[in-house]
Amino acid sequence: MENPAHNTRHSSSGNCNDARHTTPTTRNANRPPMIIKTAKYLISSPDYTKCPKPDRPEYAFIGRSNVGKSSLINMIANNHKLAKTSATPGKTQLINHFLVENTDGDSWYLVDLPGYGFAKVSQSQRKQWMKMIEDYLRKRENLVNVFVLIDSRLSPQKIDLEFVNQLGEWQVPFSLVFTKADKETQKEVSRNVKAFLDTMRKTWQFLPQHFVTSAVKKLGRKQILEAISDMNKEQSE
Ligand SMILES: Nc1nc2c(ncn2[C@@H]2O[C@H](COP(=O)(O)OP(=O)(O)O)[C@@H](O)[C@H]2O)c(=O)[nH]1
Ligand SMILES: [Mg+2]
Repeated sequence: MENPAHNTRHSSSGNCNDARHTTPTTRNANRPPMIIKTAKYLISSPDYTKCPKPDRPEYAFIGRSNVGKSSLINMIANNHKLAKTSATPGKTQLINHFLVENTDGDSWYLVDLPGYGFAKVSQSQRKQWMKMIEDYLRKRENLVNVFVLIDSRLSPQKIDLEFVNQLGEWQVPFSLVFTKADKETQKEVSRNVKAFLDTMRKTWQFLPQHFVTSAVKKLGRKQILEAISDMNKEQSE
């Protein structure tokens, strides 16, 4: 099924995404790596209107419950206690803001979004989640990029593909993060990553940037920080 929206996500068609990151980044090898000085929890908001003032670049993390989102956020921030890894899944439907400050003085928001695909939530909770997420993703003006987490042990899942296609329709820029890479052989991980991208290729003209991570082995941290650093740089230009 061809979806024309997927082929136009790089155009600036007068919607609220115009100011966002829309072009592929080029690595600046001469720039020193971004080093995080502090990362702290700020606030949990029930909807985008209650979020902190949109005065710095923002990066949101989302995925199915249990995909390893809290573990990834903790790995990125280098703080194993920052995002709770033990929170009851599906319960918190809040937008969680963390403020990250780099050693060079720059700062950005890291956002932990409630996960999707948890079986034990009611239809009305699911609807409420969708509305909150859609409003946040489409209206949060300082949102630069969404990192969509996908379990690297699994073949392409309908729920993840539907979510990234939805992001495409909303023209929200995103990257893919394949988590828990230490739990499978490298061959199996590569196969699952390739299968996901191949499935996307059927309807997408451009494929998003992707990362392979392991919170246990601290794999992929440097690459994600580099991407955030590049996007921060673009925002300030
Ligand atoms: N082996 C391994 N386990 C992980 C990794 N990331 C998360 N986990 C485990 O997966 C479970 C869910 O992780 P969590 O970060 O709470 O997932 P969330 O629900 O998406 O926030 C926990 O038991 C984690 O210890 C990883 O990279 N490797
Ligand atoms: Mg979590």
